[in-house]
Amino acid sequence: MIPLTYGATAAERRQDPTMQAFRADRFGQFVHWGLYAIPAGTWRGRTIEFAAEFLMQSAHVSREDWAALAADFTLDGFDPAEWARTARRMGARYVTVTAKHHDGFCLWPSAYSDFTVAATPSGRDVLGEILDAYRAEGLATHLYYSVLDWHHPDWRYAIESDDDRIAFDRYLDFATNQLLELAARYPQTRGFWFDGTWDESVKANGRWTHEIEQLLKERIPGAIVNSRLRADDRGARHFDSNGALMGDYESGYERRLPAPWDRSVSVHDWEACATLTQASWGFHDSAWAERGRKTPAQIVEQLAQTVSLGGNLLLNFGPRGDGSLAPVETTLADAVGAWMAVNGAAVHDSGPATGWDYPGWGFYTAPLQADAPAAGSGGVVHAIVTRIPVSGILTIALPPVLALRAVRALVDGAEAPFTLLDAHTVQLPAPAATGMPTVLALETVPAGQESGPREPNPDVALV
Ligand code: FHN
Repeated sequence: MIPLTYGATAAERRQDPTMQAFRADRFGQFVHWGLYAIPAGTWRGRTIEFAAEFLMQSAHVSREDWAALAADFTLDGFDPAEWARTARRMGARYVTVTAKHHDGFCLWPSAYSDFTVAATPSGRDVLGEILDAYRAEGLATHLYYSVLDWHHPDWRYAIESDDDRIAFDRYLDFATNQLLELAARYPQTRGFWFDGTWDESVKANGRWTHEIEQLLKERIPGAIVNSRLRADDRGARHFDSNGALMGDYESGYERRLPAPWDRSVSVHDWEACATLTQASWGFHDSAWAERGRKTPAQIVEQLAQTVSLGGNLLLNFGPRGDGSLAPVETTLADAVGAWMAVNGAAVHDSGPATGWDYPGWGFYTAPLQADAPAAGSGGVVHAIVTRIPVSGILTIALPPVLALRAVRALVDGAEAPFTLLDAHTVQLPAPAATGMPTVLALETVPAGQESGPREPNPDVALV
């Protein structure tokens, strides 16, 4: 073991009520909103095919020109209650909002910066209004905070001189002040989502990453912090130099997921984040962004894969410059929500179905309770069918401790007949294609306790 002062702080995953609630939520909404939503990927007539929130950098915009966007942050279409209703209808149980992104613009009137909503025409506490609106809809709230800051004169990418060190120490004091300010202003915040922590300057300050995590947890007991904040004494990120997870959950899966059969990730809590458009988090008004726009079926498939591996999915929305949601995003949210209204039991309060092997045609999830069927006690496992086999036959391999009593489709509760191939393998007709995944509830009992004939059907041969 390498001796570390700023490595992982806990050997086990957290089991307190706040963490259990976060784990059970499984589906969250990410909101990237800031000044970048106004130019929306185009600067002085030139569209840059890169993330909209990077436009200040990618179009080489000066700090002064970028700051001038604040005058156009007029909130003409801003309706946070509508954002929150959309998220709730979609089935999201929490939201993570960009309090400050890389450009340094703050959605709250921070006492430590002059580049905030206070300098916009309305002067309103936009962040506070957003958080209140989501809580009113019953969603938990998390704050995104970029440590990387293109606006602040003391930000450094690397520490190459004493002057850099002195400046960056000042910067870290500024960040500490802002974060404690956020905790004081919005004490109902459930979690902090750190970003912009990959530069050498932050990696050389593992002590700060450790201390700010502890400070925030002192101010908001139970607060949940992502692994992306953390560096250890040697600059290792997410996982310390001994391989232990830092922070409360792993947040390295961005626009990608673990392989569907890779159960190793479920040894700790994790959350993946995903864009709706092609690689832009902020609103990007272009054909480029639209080319990669995901469909509701793709989102649901990602959600199913994530839950089956014990993770949460944080799905990003990028409101427009006037604060309104793009209709294409509300339409998608409603399509996902329609699916969740019927099939949400396979997502919320669910996790991996221990003992059930990856089936190839979709994913298994099981209730998070300690007496899940893997323990051999029987119960319901959900089969989320995302790829209907061309054979038209669904093969289900049961863990040897279990037998299948019934199969029902969540959409209508109809029972599906199945055939026993051998003691633990059943087949049934694959569900009809609907364009969205079908969820089947597999009702299991301990092997040997099922009613009816248990003998394999002699007319059906396993191939
Ligand atoms: O650079 C950011 C990006 O704009 C966005 O905020 C994502 C969300 O996970 N994080 C960074 C890239 O890793």
